[in-house]
Amino acid sequence: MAASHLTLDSELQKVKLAILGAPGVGKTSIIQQFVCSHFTEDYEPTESKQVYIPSVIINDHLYELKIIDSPYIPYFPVNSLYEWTDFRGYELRSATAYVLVYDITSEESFQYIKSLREQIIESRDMQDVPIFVVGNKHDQAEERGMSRREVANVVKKQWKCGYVECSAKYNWHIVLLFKELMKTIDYIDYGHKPTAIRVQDALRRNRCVIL
Ligand SMILES: Nc1nc2c(ncn2[C@@H]2O[C@H](COP(=O)(O)OP(=O)(O)OP(=O)(O)O)[C@@H](O)[C@H]2O)c(=O)[nH]1
Ligand SMILES: [Mg+2]
Repeated sequence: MAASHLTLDSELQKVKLAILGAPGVGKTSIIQQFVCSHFTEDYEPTESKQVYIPSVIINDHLYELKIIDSPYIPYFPVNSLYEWTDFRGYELRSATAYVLVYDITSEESFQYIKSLREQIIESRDMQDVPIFVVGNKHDQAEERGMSRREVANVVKKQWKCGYVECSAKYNWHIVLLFKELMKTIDYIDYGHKPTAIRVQDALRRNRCVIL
């Protein structure tokens, strides 16, 4: 359906997503696969901040995303002074949500997002600010460092964060990851329960028939 035929029940909402992670984990690849269906095997490290501005619709709500592809930051800016003095950390403290990407074949890259997460939650108000963890390079799962269960246990149970594994290379679960993230943000904005929970609620009350 053409976008002009859609009836949207809200104004445009602006959302700033900061994509962070160790060098080479696939941050740029994930964003470019989502925004422009592009992937390259060539590795070009991101030297300066890049911004992508796609629009998405979720639950009939229109969002303009500002996706920040950040160059490597050795630490999260602990206050606005740090944010101003180191251009790499600029704008990161005011993100609507954080996507922390690690490479499932590199335990070191998981340790990096682990400490980054601690720095983020220590240095800003995290009320209604979701953190999503993404394990990229799932196509290389046979070289996996930590088991999926081990990571999911830490991320979902201890950190209470969303967790998605994906492959930017094969465009696998890329849309899913943005969808899950946007569902969470939309829920915070509008208080709608995510669809899966609505269905579960309905099932519990026997009001839903699955054909
Ligand atoms: N096999 C595989 N390779 C990937 C995948 N995603 C990215 N890569 C490769 O990993 C390398 C790094 O990808 P980038 O997207 O540039 O990583 P980055 O996190 O943006 O790196 P920096 O900008 O240096 O922080 C490139 O050679 C990509 O082709 C994936 O899902 N599977
Ligand atoms: Mg990059």
